[in-house]
Amino acid sequence: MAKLFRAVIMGPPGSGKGTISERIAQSFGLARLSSGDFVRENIAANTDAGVLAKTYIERGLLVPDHVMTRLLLPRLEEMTRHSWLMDGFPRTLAQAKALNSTCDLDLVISLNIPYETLKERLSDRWIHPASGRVYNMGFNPPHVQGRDDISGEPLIQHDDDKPEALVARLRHYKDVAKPIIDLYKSKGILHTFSGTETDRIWPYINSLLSTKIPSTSQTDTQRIPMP
Ligand code: G5P
Ligand code: MG
Repeated sequence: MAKLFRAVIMGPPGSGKGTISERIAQSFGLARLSSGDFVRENIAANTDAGVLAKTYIERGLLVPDHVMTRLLLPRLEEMTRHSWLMDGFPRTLAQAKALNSTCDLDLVISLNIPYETLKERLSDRWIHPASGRVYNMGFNPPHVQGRDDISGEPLIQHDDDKPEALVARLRHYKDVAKPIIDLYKSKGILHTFSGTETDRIWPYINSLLSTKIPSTSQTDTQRIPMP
């Protein structure tokens, strides 16, 4: 069996983690897991973790480490036969250490996007809650305004994309991410990509991953459902 590949994509809110992970999942057949999607699914299902998480997300704060690790690590431990890409976890040094005790990462992608670009993008972002599909009114608008392309259902804006929550999220990211970035740098697995446009960054990520994992057909792609 081919060696399994474990990767993480990090970056501030709106940096393109979701957009780029979808492309990676499609091009390389990795299972994509998104910590934000797990949290939102738990909120929608009204689980204990979801009810607690909502009180933090509404204020633009990170969900506490013990809640995140309890939600995500068991899911990763089950994925013994899949190569995967984790979007949005770890977010703190404590989470990175917890992940480290569960598995060895092969690669970490860090997105470095200017603050002004992030603010513009997020205020224009709309989501299809059932599928997690993300639209941007300038970059990738839906075919019909306010409607998901596939299901035709209404699009919504996240509570945490509203202005007050957004400023707090961006400010907080840098402080909290620095020790994680230093940790992965010291392990020699960190790759940082800087720029203002995803379409310009993507070819560099694509060619890096082409040297690490074989390409696969789009039909191998899978989205991991809620546990
Ligand atoms: P999330 O859901 O992980 P964030 O805050 O990390 O949320 P977000 O907002 O999902 O990050 P992203 O995935 O980095 O952003 O970016 P994206 O969605 O792909 O792109 C942003 C927008 O820009 C989209 O509309 C996209 O179409 C557009 N876009 C992309 N590229 C371009 C471009 O080149 N040009 C233009 N014009 N537009 C572009 O986490 C949510 C919350 O959950 C909690 C936290 O409270 C968090 O705030 N949480 C955690 N808490 C603790 N620990 C964890 N590990 C947690 N994980 C989640
Ligand atoms: Mg995202």
